[in-house]
Amino acid sequence: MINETVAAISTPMGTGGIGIVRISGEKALCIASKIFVPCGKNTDVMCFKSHTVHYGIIKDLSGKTVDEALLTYMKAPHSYTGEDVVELSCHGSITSVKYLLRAVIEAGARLAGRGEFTKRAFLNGRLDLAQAEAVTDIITSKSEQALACAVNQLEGRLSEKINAVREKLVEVMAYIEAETDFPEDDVSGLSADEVKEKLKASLDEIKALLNGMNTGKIIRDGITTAIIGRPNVGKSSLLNVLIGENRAIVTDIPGTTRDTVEEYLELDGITLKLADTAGIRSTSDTVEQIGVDRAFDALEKAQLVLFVADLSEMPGKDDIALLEKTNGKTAVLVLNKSDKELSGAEQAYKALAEIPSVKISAADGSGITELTTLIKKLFGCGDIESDNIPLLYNMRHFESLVRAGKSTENALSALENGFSADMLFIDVFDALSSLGEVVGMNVSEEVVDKIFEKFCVGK
Ligand SMILES: Nc1nc2c(ncn2[C@@H]2O[C@H](COP(=O)(O)OP(=O)(O)OP(=O)(O)O)[C@@H](O)[C@H]2O)c(=O)[nH]1
Ligand SMILES: [Mg+2]
Repeated sequence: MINETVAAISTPMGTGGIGIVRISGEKALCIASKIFVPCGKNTDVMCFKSHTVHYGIIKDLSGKTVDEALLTYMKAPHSYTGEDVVELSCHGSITSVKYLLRAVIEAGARLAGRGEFTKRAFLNGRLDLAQAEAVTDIITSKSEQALACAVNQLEGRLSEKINAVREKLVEVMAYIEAETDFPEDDVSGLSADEVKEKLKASLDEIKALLNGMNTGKIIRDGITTAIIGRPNVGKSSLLNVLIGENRAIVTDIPGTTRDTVEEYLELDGITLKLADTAGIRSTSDTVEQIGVDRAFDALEKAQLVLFVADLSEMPGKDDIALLEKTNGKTAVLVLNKSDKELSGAEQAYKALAEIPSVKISAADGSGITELTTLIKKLFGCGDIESDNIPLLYNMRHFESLVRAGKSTENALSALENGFSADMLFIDVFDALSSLGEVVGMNVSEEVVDKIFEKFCVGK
């Protein structure tokens, strides 16, 4: 299908200053020439030079004016997709961009699928698979650090590391083949000790990459955080004060929050995916019960639980039961309403659980800085220097690297146990294939399709 010329709207579906329709493929310029009437001296679109911009009018095939536009032409292979690309920028109303796209389709382009431009860039060798995946991570990044992670990957930092390990393993493979075919001669130029060193170094590099995964994933996806507690303790007030706006409804009526309310919060480099939940209690109200079920669901999925308690009251049996459910989770006891604290309440709550606690008042904002500092400390990734950002954050890459690590480990232990070179073949071969998967070597079409399905149309 790569010989078809495709087109899509590449700007968001909303009102903006400009909207862009991108066309990619052999016939990009030819299609544009059917609908673009240049206003400059150069009136022959087919003679436009690569990497030039032209002002003109878009007319559909019936001759009706669609809009004014700027045409940017990038000839293959020096374009995003590696193919001929034309970008038409018109006024950014949904209607004019859609009308422009329709004119382009009528002139002979096919509507592009999700991520088809980036997929073409991959298939044409402009980007490897890890780099292509970084494109969608850049688009969806929610913090500066997440953006930095994705940009690193697009620039090929992860691929460079992977390829460097692959090179070492290829040398090991050459040794294995030489030893197997010509056991008497020193054809590969490597000694068994040098091979061992290469395997060890490969394994160390794989392990170093794997070690960064946790932090990398937190940076990219944020920490799934559930705000949990009895009704009326101030969970929604806490969400609002953390994000700095009145997002969730707050009233003095217990059972105010029904559905889970989600918001992202960036805390100096780490992102919290915050969920305010319904206050947990037994209820005969069907709607409230669904909210309570969702709260339990959020609690189960959470990587961080903010357990909110009300300092103006002594803990009740509901608090005790609920606190037990945070066992095994990273949790913080958030002692709210410190502005009307009941004497002895703090000690009573603290005695219930051995989790770190912070005293706050969502009403006057006191203690919020201490709370965010504690969260950053718990996850130990608030102050990562930009040149120290982990390279690994993608589950697909992680799984491939785990397999590569295991195979390399097996090869190393076979060598250390005195097995002959040919016994290492399968493990080294597997390690090479697993590493290759990260950058897109030997991956099935199905895997590639799955990856690009996650993209938006127009990218
Ligand atoms: N004095 C004081 N009142 C607070 C504080 N935080 C919340 N409140 C009040 O407590 C009441 C309940 O607050 P919410 O934030 O709605 O409590 P919630 O835990 O979300 O309640 P549900 O959604 O019903 O589970 C409201 O009247 C708030 O104004 C605080 O720090 N101090
Ligand atoms: Mg609430």
